[in-house]
Amino acid sequence: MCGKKLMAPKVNSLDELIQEVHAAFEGDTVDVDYVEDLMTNYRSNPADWKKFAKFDRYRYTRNLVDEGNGKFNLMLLCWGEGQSSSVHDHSNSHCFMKILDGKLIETRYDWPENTQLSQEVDNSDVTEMQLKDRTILETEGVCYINDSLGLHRVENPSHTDPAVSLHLYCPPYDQCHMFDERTGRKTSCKITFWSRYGEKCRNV
Ligand code: 2CO
Ligand code: FE2
Repeated sequence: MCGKKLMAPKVNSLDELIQEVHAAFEGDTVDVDYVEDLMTNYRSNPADWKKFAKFDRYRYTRNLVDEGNGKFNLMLLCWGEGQSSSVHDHSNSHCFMKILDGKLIETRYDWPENTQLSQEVDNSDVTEMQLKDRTILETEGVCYINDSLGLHRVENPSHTDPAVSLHLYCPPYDQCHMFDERTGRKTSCKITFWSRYGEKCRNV
């Protein structure tokens, strides 16, 4: 291709976005800029995604939208007023996220020096985690993170409005580590879904 960059096409609906990301992940390499552009080119239309948007009053929810032939998973995250994730990693996955409704704040952290599991850590070995960046993500905004860029926490800062975001993880994200901000200690956690393809999961 003479080093020329591939331009992402226009995307008119969530279904078209899903088709385009399937095509983008057919090969063995991931073109991060191209996937970011695809997500940017999709303009959020609630009619496309409202069947996946399911909220829980106590915590943010993950709602599976597509399993990407085993190459990625695409999910809608629904953030009630004031809901927040823990500080977490992405288990060597690429993470792309686009805000479909409302506003989120992303706070990035450096990896703690001591990344042992909490039960393996000596009590004296405790340091507060270093915050490195804080970004307000507006509706239609897209951001990208992977483990080499650090850890993050995502939250809906609004006390009056919910927020909805679309996340693509490649390879599929099925577990991660959560970090205690005050100590840097980590614990393993499983990625669970509140709904799959619009149907509530039995275990929640
Ligand atoms: N990774 C988080 C989760 O699935 C959401 S923050 O964006 O990656 O809980
Ligand atoms: Fe994340």
